[in-house]
Amino acid sequence: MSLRAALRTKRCVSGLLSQLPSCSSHVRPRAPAVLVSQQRNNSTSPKIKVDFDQSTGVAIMQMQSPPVNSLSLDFLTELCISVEKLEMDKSCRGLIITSSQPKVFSAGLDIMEMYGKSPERCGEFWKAVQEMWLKIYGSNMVTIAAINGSSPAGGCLMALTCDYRIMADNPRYSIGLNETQLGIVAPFWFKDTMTNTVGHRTTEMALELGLLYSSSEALKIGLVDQLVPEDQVLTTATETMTKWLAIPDHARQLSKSMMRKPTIDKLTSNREVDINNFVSFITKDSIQKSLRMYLEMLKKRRG
Ligand code: CO8
Repeated sequence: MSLRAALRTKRCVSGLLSQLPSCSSHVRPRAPAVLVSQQRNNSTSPKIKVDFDQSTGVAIMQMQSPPVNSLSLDFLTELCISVEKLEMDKSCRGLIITSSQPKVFSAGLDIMEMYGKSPERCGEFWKAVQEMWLKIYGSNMVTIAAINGSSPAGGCLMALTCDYRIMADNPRYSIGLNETQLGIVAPFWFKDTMTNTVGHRTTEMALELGLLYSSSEALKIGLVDQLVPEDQVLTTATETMTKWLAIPDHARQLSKSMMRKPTIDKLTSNREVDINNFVSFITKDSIQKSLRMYLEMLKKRRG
């Protein structure tokens, strides 16, 4: 079964689960037995590696898609399946997301998914981006981003969807929503996620100028919560997770839902419109030209 077909199957499971009490009712849906037995094993897939420690209830998800963990449709599909499996396992209470690639957490959306593609394919891709955000931002688990490298645009969004962000203290690493530098515009739910984290004025300037912040600047504006030496990012994430997990799940989950639900509802009630907006924007000749120039710039910078 292809990954995308697999995700469609999982979406059916989600559809069934959505008829059960939601997280706000304190009850976490139980996974069907077959899924539970699958998730008892640590899973390794080409782009995402999950190590789930039953004794602590914490899963570490490593993004391992060279060279820069760019978020392609296949990558997002794998990631969503992995998160959903963990979400459905009652014994998994915490998720740490990190990168196995040197120097890069994630380069954001795979630009090749937005360049020269059919409207249908762009729509499918955007739906997967939405899915990733909905799954992590609305997760019942404690989610911590262990940012061990640069994290522009969609990579920053992924980190922002987590409950807490720990970044490597390295001035060469940057993070931010730099979309305008590519000639594209961050959609409202990227903007909302950043506003919820760093406030309106900082987000306004960051988005208009497409700012990428060094790790220390990111700490200063609250885009990340903590800086630690590079070799301590994962251990600090694990220690922080223990503190978060000491809070009773139901109280923490309800508080999280209270803070995030209005933002989540805004997208869930506008998903189709948002997909259509993305497709008509990204397939414009002028936007395609901007993306081509940006890709050329990336190649030149390397050369
Ligand atoms: N997508 C596809 N390929 C990429 C991407 C990407 N996002 N980023 C880098 N690559 C490619 C490079 O072109 C290069 O390819 P090649 O080996 O063929 O030359 C390879 O990955 C390695 O890249 P670098 O040599 O640049 O690697 P470094 O380790 O030096 O730097 C960085 C890593 C810092 C991540 C750097 O690659 C970088 O800055 N990349 C661009 C990041 C970026 O601007 N991403 C924005 C993507 S758009 C997005 O996420 C949100 C869009 C919202 C859309 C809204 C529309 C309505």
